[in-house]
Amino acid sequence: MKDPITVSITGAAGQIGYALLTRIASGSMFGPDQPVNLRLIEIEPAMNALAGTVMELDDCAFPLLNEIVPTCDLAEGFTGSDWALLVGSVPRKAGMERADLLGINGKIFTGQGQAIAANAAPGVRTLVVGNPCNTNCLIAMNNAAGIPNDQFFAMTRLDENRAKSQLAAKAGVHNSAVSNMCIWGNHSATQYPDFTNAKIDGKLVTDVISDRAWLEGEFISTVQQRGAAIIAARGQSSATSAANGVVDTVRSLTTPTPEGDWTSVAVCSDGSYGIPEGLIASMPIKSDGKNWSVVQGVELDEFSRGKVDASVAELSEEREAVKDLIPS
Ligand code: NAX
Repeated sequence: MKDPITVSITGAAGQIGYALLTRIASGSMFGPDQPVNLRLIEIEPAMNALAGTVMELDDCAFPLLNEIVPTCDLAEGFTGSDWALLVGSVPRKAGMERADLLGINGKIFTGQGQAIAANAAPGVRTLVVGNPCNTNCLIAMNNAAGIPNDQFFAMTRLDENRAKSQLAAKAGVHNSAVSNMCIWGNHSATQYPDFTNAKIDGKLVTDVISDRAWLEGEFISTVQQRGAAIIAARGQSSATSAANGVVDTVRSLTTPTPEGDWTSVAVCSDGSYGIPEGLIASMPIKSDGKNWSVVQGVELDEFSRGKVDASVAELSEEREAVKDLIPS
């Protein structure tokens, strides 16, 4: 048996946590021969609910689940962590401005960044899901002294999967036929699902779907607004698809990307594609199973460039709004 991987999950008693923990413990994330330790982090008022989740995990008797540590102590929660999945955050409430949300959640991510740096394994990789995830990731990364920036990610994989599913439905093909789908920029309503470089069965989407007005209009807005549509229908925000996005992100970063394809994840920009250095922006990424890199040379036509620039401008504004939380 391999040595267990230690995974820390914040917001573990929340609805994404509920859908995510069984996927990790059953082997979906790291494979069928990889044992896992789960460190489940919650705030004090949610510890009772977390105890219920732990009972259910016990009752699954997962062969790969080695140890469960439920805690509201960040140091304990991130001890020895190989992966830190930062899911917990405070939801936006009526009357709350975006800047208020950035400020409230920002403070959570300074403490978590520091605790990761002080307690996790040196190679720890951190994936931020809690919104606003790009800027929360920026804050955690800048407060995790000593942990390299390329070990921080924010999730846009759910958006990628949503975009693939919409394109497949429009073209009347299975979603596995869709490749090279990149979400650019921020995980927000400004995100750009790039249909101009996406492919269906190896052909450009624009050669398969001739309805350009649909691609530029309804397709983009459906992907951007999908979260709101799910809240309207379900009365609660996406959970199982979000948990699936987390599993897919980690698998895509830890297994080789198929030749010629790429995946979407927000990473610390090195200036590629004119995206200001240091912003956590979604772009096309490939992995060799251990290390990742930005796929270079993806053409952005005028339409795409405008969309990418608008989303990146929003990220710059968010960085400005939280600059007090970023040590210089
Ligand atoms: P829930 O409200 O169901 O759960 C959040 C959990 O986080 C709660 O149990 C809460 O007690 C806990 N929490 C709050 N502050 C914490 C802290 N400081 N430390 C540890 N735990 C803390 O939300 P859920 O539906 O699970 O969503 C979690 C986050 O994911 C939200 O911010 C949501 O906006 C975000 N999402 C991000 C997505 C993405 O693609 N990046 C998509 C889905 C989702 O909307």
